[in-house]
Amino acid sequence: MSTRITMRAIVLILTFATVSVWAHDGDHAAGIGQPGVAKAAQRTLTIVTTDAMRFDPPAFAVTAGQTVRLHIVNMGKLVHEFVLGTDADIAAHAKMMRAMPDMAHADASSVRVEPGKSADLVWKFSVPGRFAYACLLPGHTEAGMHGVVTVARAR
Ligand SMILES: [Cu+2]
Repeated sequence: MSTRITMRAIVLILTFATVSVWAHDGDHAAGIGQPGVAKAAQRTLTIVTTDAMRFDPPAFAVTAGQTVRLHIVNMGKLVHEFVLGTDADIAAHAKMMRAMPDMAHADASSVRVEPGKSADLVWKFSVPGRFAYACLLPGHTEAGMHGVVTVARAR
């Protein structure tokens, strides 16, 4: 009997793990472009994260079709992250993060940066519009850790 209960618990855990991996591996930023290749990057943009819960710069602009190397430098003593997406992507992702704060990021549209370190996210912006970036660690977005990326139509 206890074996049966244990088996049921294992099945439940596996089901939950599979669902959360599936949910989080989805490309959160599919509506704004796709992961880029570093050697194809036409420009590098440095974005600093601070413990004042800000991104510097708080906004940047690119042109559709550009592959950009986003060089994220964490000047703080806390871990921060850079998550790129549409406002809807970010909101959905934030909700997930509140439910599972320790969840590791596995998608190409976000990067987590340890204190004093830097990390790159290479992205090919292909859709014109106004999009967002944020740090979704609990409390960070709410404290102001979000920014705006404007993607101009290519001429
Ligand atoms: Cu943060």
